[in-house]
Amino acid sequence: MYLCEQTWRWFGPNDPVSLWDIRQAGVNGVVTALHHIPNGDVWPVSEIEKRKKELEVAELTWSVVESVPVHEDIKTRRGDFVKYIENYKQTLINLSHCGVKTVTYNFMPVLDWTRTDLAYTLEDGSKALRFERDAFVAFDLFLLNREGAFAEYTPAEIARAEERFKQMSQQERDTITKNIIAGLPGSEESFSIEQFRQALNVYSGIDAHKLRSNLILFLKEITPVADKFEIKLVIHPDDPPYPIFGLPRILSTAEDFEKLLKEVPNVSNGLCLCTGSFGVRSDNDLVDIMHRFSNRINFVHFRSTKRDDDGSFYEANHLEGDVDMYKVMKALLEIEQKREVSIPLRPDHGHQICDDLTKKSNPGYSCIGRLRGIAELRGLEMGIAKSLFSK
Ligand code: CS2
Ligand code: MN
Repeated sequence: MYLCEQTWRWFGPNDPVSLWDIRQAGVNGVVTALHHIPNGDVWPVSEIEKRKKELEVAELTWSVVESVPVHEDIKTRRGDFVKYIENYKQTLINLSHCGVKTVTYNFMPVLDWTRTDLAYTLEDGSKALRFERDAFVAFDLFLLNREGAFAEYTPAEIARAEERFKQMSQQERDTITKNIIAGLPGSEESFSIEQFRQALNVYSGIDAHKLRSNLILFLKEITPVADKFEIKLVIHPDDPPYPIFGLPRILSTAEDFEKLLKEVPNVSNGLCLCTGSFGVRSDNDLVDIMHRFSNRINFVHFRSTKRDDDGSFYEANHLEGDVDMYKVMKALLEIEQKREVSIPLRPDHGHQICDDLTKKSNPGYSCIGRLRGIAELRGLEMGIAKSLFSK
């Protein structure tokens, strides 16, 4: 019987969650990255080995890289993109030499994942991450003052955002600005308002079609190397899965990934199925995505979100919200039996609960909240697997 490889994201030696915490969560595989290496530089073998040794102290192994970040020059195909693609290939080769063979990346312009509220209090007193549409639009229109932004919203949205903006204290305005542009955990970029405006301007001539073709050109260069060195590349979907700040989005639906596969059928071209990101769109059928790309899913992030009618959502408990975790887990287990592999799974974010509420942790990456998540997922998995597949 094939079960998932349970993993946990660790941000390196500065992560307030220790490697022993991870061991005690009942996990053996770690998902990590060399965040100290500047975006675009080659990851040297010595540094990769050093990280592996750090993990070994707690008898943990480096299962998945999340992420080798893709430099903005590669996404825009400007500036030093040729050099950065060569560096990317070398990093993949170095990782392969060290036996680290699953590599996550994303192709979201400028920002990685985006939330407006990092401490949204739920009824039971726990805190969750939230994307509130009105607050987001208020930021875009009245704090960022982005050129052309008014034309992208309906009069009703503008009116709601205006009202929302009026209610915000200065402190709330500062916090939302920081939440959106100062970089959430894992994103390698952080901006001031002025730098952010400039970064957006770089995309003025780049629509979704152009961005997609830049991704395809990038993949056509790196997948032959990945194939040869047995690296599994897994692209992480857009979060949230629709355009924001007028920027193009190209990995928000199953069709988006289908387009990549059509152009780049190489075996290394895979998907990180993040149920939290895809699940924000009600037109994404997660079970269908799971089966449709069964041979391409080489890493999964399990997380649930609860949508409002207006495009807002908050991160729900792992077994609640809009994601039917039972069905998704069942589909994943079926794929694993068919392919005869264990696919790495991690709880993608958790709430702040119990002692998390008084401790400092990276937003979304609390210890006890994620422990609750992985424990629930592990129980769900065992229940399904034993009832369906044990002989
Ligand atoms: C992660 C992303 O925390 C998260 O939501 O899923 O930061 C993810 O690591 C990147 O987008 C993958 O490149
Ligand atoms: Mn994710």
